[in-house]
Amino acid sequence: TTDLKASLAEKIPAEQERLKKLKKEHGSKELGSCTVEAAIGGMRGIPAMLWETSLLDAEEGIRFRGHSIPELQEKLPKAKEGGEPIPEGLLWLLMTGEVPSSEQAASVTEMLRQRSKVPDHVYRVLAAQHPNTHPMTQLATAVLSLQVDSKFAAAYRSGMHKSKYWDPVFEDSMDLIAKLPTIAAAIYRNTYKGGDLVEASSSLDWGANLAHMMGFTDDGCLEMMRLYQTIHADHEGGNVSAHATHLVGSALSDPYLSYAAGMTGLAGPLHGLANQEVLRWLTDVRQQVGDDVTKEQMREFVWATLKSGKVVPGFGHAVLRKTDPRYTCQAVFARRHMPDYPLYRLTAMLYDVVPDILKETGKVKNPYPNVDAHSGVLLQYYGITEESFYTVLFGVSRALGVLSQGVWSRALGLPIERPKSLTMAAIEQRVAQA
Ligand code: FAM
Repeated sequence: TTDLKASLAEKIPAEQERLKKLKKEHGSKELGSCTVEAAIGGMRGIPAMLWETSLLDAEEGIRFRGHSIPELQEKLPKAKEGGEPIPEGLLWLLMTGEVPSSEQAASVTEMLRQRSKVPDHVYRVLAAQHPNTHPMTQLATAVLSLQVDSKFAAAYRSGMHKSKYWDPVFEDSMDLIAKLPTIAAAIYRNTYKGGDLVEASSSLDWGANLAHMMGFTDDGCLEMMRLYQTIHADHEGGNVSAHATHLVGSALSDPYLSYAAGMTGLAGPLHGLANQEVLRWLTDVRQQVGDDVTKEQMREFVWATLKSGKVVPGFGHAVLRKTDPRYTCQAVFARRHMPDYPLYRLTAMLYDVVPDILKETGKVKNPYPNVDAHSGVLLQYYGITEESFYTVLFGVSRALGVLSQGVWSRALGLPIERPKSLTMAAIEQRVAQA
């Protein structure tokens, strides 16, 4: 079938049975423990959450429904021979667990195109914002202004049976994913280009249309955006944007409310905003030492950043302990499309210099680059130079993962999340007895 919803509906009963069996036969078994260090150190590594769409291995990086990024670049349908995967193909995979055919991916492109019209009041809400409002704040505001149309909220109010919740959650998720490129492009054009909007192209796919509506038509830029939207889509469930979306959705807040929560988390400098911070940091380097910086000068600059108590943006990760494959695939794209670009060469030099310095601090658990160390370079090359917009592009992509999982969380009947908190006094009491 080329009907995503029908293909998804077919898979739900077996997965519901699988979860029931897991709970019945193994419900009381331990997955891992929670130490004092974990409870006060950000719950690092605590296996306490179900997330189906992707799994992150510390050594290997992300697998989307079991497939690595290189495997997806090979297997997923592309817009052009030898090109990058189109994100719609990844959406089919995340939703159904199956790699789609070109026809199935194309059916998602058309289904999203039918749902892409953004209501006028959203443009009015965006126009009413203070001109200095950060693009990520504008994105969350625009998404919340769409919530009035939530089919799940209406179905819940009308007393829908809980076994059917996944259906209006799917509808809201598709409606929202369909509108995000148009909303993001409107934010870009309003914030940086005096507000003259660019119409969607009826012949472009979802990811390419995002670049097109921002005003970028270079074929290389369209290909870069397809790759960008594919690799940022999901990164298992514990990162702040995924976890926030999952937690808020568990209270049966609809996809608009839960995704907006995820986006306010993604706006954090230690999470999605890092791609903006990387470019600001690189611009600093270039201003201070020029493009033909030597490795020695670069090392001094990195140490200065650390000594001023700041982090080196784009490096490190809470789970990964190796170079992020999302960094590697961008470096391969850059070698292919922009081998002599100064910013690319600067980023490549950082890769040579920064890890040894972070290792030398003795405290950084992952000294290698993550996805954000490279993404701004690709965007700058094609003329998308406004780094304060970068996290919006990350957020559009992340919707594919967190909203797909949101449909499955409701289909599997996952309950409201409510971990136990403790006071220091309560912890002191517990450890005194241990
Ligand atoms: N530069 C300087 N110090 C760093 C560092 C970096 N890139 N990464 C980690 N550290 C420090 C960290 O601040 C902590 O220091 P203190 O004990 O003084 O607080 C110490 O090393 C141990 O931290 P960790 O266990 O290695 O990392 P965490 O799991 O606490 O944090 C990150 C993970 C991603 C928040 C951290 O690596 C970081 O701040 N990186 C820079 C910001 C960044 O690139 N974020 C984007 C991450 C990306 F995956 C995404 O979400 N888009």
